[in-house]
Amino acid sequence: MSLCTELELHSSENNRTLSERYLKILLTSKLVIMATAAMIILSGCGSDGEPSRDVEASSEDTFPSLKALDTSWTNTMVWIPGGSYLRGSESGQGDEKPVREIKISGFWVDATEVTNDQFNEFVQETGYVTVAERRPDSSQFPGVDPSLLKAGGIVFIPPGEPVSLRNHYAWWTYVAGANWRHPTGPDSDIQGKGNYPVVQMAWEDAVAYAQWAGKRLPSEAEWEYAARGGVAGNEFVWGNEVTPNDQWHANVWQGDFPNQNTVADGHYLMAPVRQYPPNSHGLYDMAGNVWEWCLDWYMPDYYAKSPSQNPPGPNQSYDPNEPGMPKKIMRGGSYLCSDLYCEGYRLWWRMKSAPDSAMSHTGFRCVRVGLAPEKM
Ligand SMILES: [Ca+2]
Ligand SMILES: [Cu+2]
Repeated sequence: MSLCTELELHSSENNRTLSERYLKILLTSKLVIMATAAMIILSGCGSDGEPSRDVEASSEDTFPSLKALDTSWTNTMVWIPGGSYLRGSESGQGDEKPVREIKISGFWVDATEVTNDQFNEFVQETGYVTVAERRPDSSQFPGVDPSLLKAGGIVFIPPGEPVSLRNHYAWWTYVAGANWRHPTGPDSDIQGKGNYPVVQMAWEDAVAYAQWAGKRLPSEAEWEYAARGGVAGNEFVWGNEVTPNDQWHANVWQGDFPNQNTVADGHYLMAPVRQYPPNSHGLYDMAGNVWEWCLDWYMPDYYAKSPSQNPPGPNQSYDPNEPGMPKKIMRGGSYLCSDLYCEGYRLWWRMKSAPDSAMSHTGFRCVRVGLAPEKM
């Protein structure tokens, strides 16, 4: 049986997920609000009625301005030429089948996960406040003791004693004051970590950053296409062996999770970006380091039903393990993916999470639709 040590066990025997860890009342109410917000964002129209950045960008495409001719954004992005690939794996979980040929139009993608420095630039310019920094409004939670309504995020804390790997509540804790500036709680900070991936990102935060940057999140199909690097049939970004020449090519967890990490890959928890070889497109950390939000809602049967060209993701979400909780896709695995128990860093591995979950191992990267370099 394969287990995932991240959000949930990938096992039909265990349908409990991380969200049980939350204050239940708080989460249930919050989720309805978040799902509504997500739909507004997807519709491309902010609640204040102002045109979104996307609209501005498309008008620039039609009437090129000096601003549109600024190509400095290409310095941190890589052009992925359009083409097709075989999505999924016949050896994967049920929702990772059937393997199908998927056609994708060319797009630009960030070479690395969005870093603390990059996210800070966005916050400095806009004053954006992330989901994990927002204190839940007590008027939205009648009957809940206001002292329980604290802004925070979910943090990996090794339990320090042997625990069942089926009980992931043993290593995840909701910590008041945890957010992107304090990834593991109020006592932590990001001093000197400007080139680390930003974490404690809810899906909405990632979308807000992307819109500000004139980008968007990748669809799940785009993400896997980019990760595969134009190479067919591989298990991993770097090939088919986990550790070719005994070398780790991704930041994951080695040893007796969750208490003991041999750090064979050089990093106990998160690593700065660009510490391992990139894939053949020049993309770093497409496996491991932090989970990356995608645009798509999660549906277990989407691979069977999706269009074969630029699949946009389903228009609703259903997780049989947790009915009633809409979830967004995330991909790539994280520094907590154990080499013994989790396969989250395989190319085809699918993961999903509640969009308002800010966690100490969850970040993102962006894509941008635009002209190929030779046409710019
Ligand atoms: Ca590691
Ligand atoms: Cu994992």
